[in-house]
Amino acid sequence: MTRNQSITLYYSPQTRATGARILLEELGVPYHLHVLNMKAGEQRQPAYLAINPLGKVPAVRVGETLVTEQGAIYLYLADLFPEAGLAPALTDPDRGAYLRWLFIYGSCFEPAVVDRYMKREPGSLNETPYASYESLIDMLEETLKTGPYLLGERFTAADLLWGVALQWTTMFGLVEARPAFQAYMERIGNRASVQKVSAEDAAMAAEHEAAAARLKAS
Ligand SMILES: N[C@@H](CCC(=O)N[C@@H](CS)C(=O)NCC(=O)O)C(=O)O
Repeated sequence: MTRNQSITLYYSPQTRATGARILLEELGVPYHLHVLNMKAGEQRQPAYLAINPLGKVPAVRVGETLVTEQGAIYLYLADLFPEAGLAPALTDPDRGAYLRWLFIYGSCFEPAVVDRYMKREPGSLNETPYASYESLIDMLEETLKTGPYLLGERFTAADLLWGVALQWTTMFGLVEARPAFQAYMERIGNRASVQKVSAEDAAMAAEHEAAAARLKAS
């Protein structure tokens, strides 16, 4: 059975893979990290391109099953370990909102913030996959104002995806740190899983920086 097989997370610190690792910590399952030094370009080497031809992390392998893309990874892992209670079941009325938020992330939020980062004119409401940046961010704010989580009182894997994403997008000034976002980020940021992975990420990122500098100097 897949869930008893070993889990490998293809990983690089302080990236979009960080949230996937936090999810594994929250699920309380053993996993192995396959760390790529992105500063040294390891994600673009043939060995990793054979895992994900896009050269992006995260990717996760559970036994024979390989999953890439954050939304797919969160959906898969949280469903695989239902006892952790991070995913409403298929028949649960909350499943709809849960799926919506997981997919809004990749289909709307990422394109919206990347357009903003690239200073690209997003186009009209019917041309973008997210209508407008403002309507998307307002929708998120409305949901989190009620909170405390995306599904109200119920904490799910979608909150780990969004909580971590709000941290880096507000840090880079791509999303305004509105009070509802601030409170939500604190709620998520105070979790033991986030604290543990963030501390380990900082150390790992410093090691990668040093290793890449040595490589360049040699
Ligand atoms: N669509 C992917 C995007 C993942 C992504 O952009 N990962 C970045 C790290 S934050 C990456 O691997 N970049 C390496 C590169 O492009 O060289 C997902 O949502 O999983």
